[in-house]
Amino acid sequence: MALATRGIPAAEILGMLAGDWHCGYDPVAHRTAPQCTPLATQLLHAAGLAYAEQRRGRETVVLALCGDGATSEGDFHEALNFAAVFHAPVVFLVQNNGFAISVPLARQTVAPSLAHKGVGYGIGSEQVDGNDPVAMMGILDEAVHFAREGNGPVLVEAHTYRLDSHTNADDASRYRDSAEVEDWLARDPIARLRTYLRRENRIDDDFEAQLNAEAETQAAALRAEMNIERATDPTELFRYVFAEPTPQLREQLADVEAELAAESEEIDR
Ligand SMILES: Cc1ncc(C[n+]2csc(CCOP(=O)(O)OP(=O)(O)O)c2C)c(N)n1
Repeated sequence: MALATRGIPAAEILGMLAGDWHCGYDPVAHRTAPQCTPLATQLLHAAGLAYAEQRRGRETVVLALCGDGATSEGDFHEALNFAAVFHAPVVFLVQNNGFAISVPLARQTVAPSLAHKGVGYGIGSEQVDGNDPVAMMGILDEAVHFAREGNGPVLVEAHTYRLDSHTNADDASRYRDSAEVEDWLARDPIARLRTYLRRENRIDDDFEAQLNAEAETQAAALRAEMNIERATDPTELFRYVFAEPTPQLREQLADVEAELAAESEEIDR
């Protein structure tokens, strides 16, 4: 969802999960770093990028997201410390959904809150109801403004809940009570936003019907797009890691190119 709000097409976002491309989208064109599988490494990238942008005199503010589980990683702590010491303009958004796969927050930390971890590094830190979209917009606007004014990083802990299992390889019913899920379902942010907009007379039945029809059309187009078998280029492996590839990498690239050329000759014959 965070990637979609950057205007990145859904098929490109899902490209990595489909195994089609390393990142799926163009990080430079979208000014959005590639997704990181190792937890919390993105926070160090964010701190470094924000510091570099600051040194270049640019007004960039970096938004870096992580989960509650990621706050137990060493990289989280190093990123916070680095960003704080160098006044790097980073907004750290911690989505506290209560679980790191099957590990509940209480088994992850005894800190009074995850925002306290930011305070420990001298970072202005806030807690917010993560299921309240209006509160989220408000606090993030403020945080970006604060960081852009040169006041250093901000940490926002958003309280939310993971309604489903972590993935389809996980079965949440093995480690949590369904009553807890019911309770959080009643606080669904989409339902809350809908109630709010209805009450303010900003949306009506016609608008909702049109929105649902548009969503169905988009979903059908996305399904069709994801079923297209994409050609991949194995030499891309060498293209994006170093600005100047090492002699060893150049040699390996030449080997791969020779192998691919031999393969295509074979196919032609
Ligand atoms: C360094 C590292 N260790 C373990 C994993 C395996 N892993 C993937 S997701 C996950 C839980 C993440 O929990 P959290 O940070 O709370 O984020 P959530 O997925 O709940 O948003 C773990 C342990 C990983 N990807 N990287």
